[in-house]
Amino acid sequence: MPHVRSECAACGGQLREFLNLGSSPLADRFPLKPGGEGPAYPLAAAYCLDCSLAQLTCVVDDAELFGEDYGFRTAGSPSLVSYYQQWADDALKLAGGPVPVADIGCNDGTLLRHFRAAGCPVLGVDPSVAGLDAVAAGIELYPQVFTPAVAKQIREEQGSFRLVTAINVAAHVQDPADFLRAVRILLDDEDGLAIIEFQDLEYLIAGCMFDHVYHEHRFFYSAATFGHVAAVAGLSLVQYTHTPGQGGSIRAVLKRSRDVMDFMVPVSRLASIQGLAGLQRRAEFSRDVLLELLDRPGVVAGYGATAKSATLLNYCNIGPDLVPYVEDTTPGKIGRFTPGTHIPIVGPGEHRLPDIFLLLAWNYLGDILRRETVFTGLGGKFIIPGPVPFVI
Ligand code: JHZ
Ligand code: ZN
Repeated sequence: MPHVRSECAACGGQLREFLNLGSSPLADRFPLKPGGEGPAYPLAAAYCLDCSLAQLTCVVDDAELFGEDYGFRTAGSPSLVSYYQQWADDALKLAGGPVPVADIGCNDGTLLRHFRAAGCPVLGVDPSVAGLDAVAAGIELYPQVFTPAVAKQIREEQGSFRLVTAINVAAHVQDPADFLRAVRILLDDEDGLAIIEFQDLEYLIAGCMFDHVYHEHRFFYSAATFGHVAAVAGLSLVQYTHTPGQGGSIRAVLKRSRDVMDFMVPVSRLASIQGLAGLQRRAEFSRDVLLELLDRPGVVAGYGATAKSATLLNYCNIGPDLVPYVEDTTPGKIGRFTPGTHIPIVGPGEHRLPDIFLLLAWNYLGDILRRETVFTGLGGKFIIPGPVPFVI
């Protein structure tokens, strides 16, 4: 059963709620039959008045979140496979060539396959069923939640690593400082680099990307709050860059710290209690505009049964009456239903083209427009959900 956080997970400080989206079922569980997704749980986020860390207040256990029905596979998105290729190339430039890599939250091993192809010895850690796809690809896997105890075990059995990577994992952990302590344990004492990418809270606020809020995302970091947790865990943030991942992410490069932090993180411009205060109203406004846009003649289909779409569709109460089907490229999602809203998920091209697509994978807008020229050439339109829904 989920538990409700009454104090900050990082410092024990007082929490103030800034966003309440009602309740929603788990976002990455796509039932075979409507109703098979399990219960809906409260979905609300709060901000720590002491250390500023933004976090979910209803915490679902790892075993339930990442259980047998966990539906996300990195390789399911063509755009993500190429993003990870570039990511691996960039990481190896920083590391100075092929080095041993451990990827935390490796999912189906997409990133590690790129590293392996570049000549790196690789190892994955992932507690979800998606890790079995990595094993099938011949990748050595620790199928556990990554904790300091697991990191010690890996270091004893495998030695230290020159490169530790984690993409979109820091948001999913139980305890951010413990997660980064575990990363520190794996890192080579002298030359070890950790490269960790996470969605940037400042972009979430600016772009009103409230659909990033779902139960897997227990923490929402800015560069400042992430740098702070890293310092607590004995890591220095030596560099960070903004990336387009998930609509705006931060790619942080960390090393084991000596005594002082090598790098001062600027204070967030938007990720403050004042910045967050308007999000609730903006989400409500966005929902109302989206529902007005959907109230039109013609067939509207969903594009991408993303995890994010569970929040958007449930919060806006959009079901098969408004959106009769959603297309998705992930084989394991096809033939299933969206959680809570029970819209059938179909493979690309399985249905006649709709008049308009509701772009649920809006973070790949550029790629999708470049690919869907047949649809747009025939006059097909897209509804883009944010920051205020619009049609192109
Ligand atoms: P994408 C995932 O969220 C899951 P999601 C996870 N919970 C997480 O934290 C974030 O990533 C960071 C489909 N798609 O990458 C394939 C198309 O159908 O935005 C996938 O089902 N056609 C771990 O799910 C889904 O979108 C396309 O052209 O919100 C992936 O969506 C493309 C590009 C994607 O992540
Ligand atoms: Zn705190």
